[in-house]
Amino acid sequence: MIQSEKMRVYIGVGSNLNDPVAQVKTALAALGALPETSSVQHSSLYRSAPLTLDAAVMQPDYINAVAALDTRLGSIQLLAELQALERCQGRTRGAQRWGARTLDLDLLLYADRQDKSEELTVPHPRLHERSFVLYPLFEIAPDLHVPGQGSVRDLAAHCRIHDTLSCSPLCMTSS
Ligand code: A4P
Ligand code: MG
Repeated sequence: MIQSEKMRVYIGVGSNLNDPVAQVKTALAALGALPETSSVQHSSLYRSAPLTLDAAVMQPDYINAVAALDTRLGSIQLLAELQALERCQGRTRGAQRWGARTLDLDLLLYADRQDKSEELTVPHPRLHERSFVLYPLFEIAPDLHVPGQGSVRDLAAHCRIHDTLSCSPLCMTSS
């Protein structure tokens, strides 16, 4: 559904396979070219240790970033566009949850909406506890309010220590 008014949305971008820096830069450009959408800003690129469900399974480090967009796409339509971009960049879904991937695009926030369905939960359910999301989000929107959670500033200051230690900025990119 195309809406008459543009909504501000935030997208989490992550990659840890097949040249992750290039994957993230390609994805940031592609996000700005989505239909009915304009790019507002994106963060620097951040390197972080992989958060996995099975510590025995080794994975490469991740490169993460966050993009702010203004879009007339509805949330479900936007999610479908994000999944199409993932496929374009070689994303495959194996049996392992949180397995290594060429590209993961998470819809972190859709305006100030709170929605929960099988297909889509916004705000993203794990946004508030992850430094690899909160640090880049803090860089571009420190005073943003995350519905049901609080300000990005507070969440970034209090996110889990394990995560905090592993996440550092890699390089600045123009936004
Ligand atoms: N889905 C529901 N809500 C959303 C949303 N807000 N945004 C559904 C995107 N998708 C959403 O996602 C599984 C399903 O979630 C989709 O079918 C969609 O309808 P997926 O991309 O197929 O699988 P996933 O990403 O492996 O699953 P999950 O549980 O969403 O993982 P996360 O939370 O995305 O975490 N470590 C570091 N350092 N950096 C990372 O970026 N990322 C992950 C994945 C794990 N460890 C990481 C990182
Ligand atoms: Mg995901």
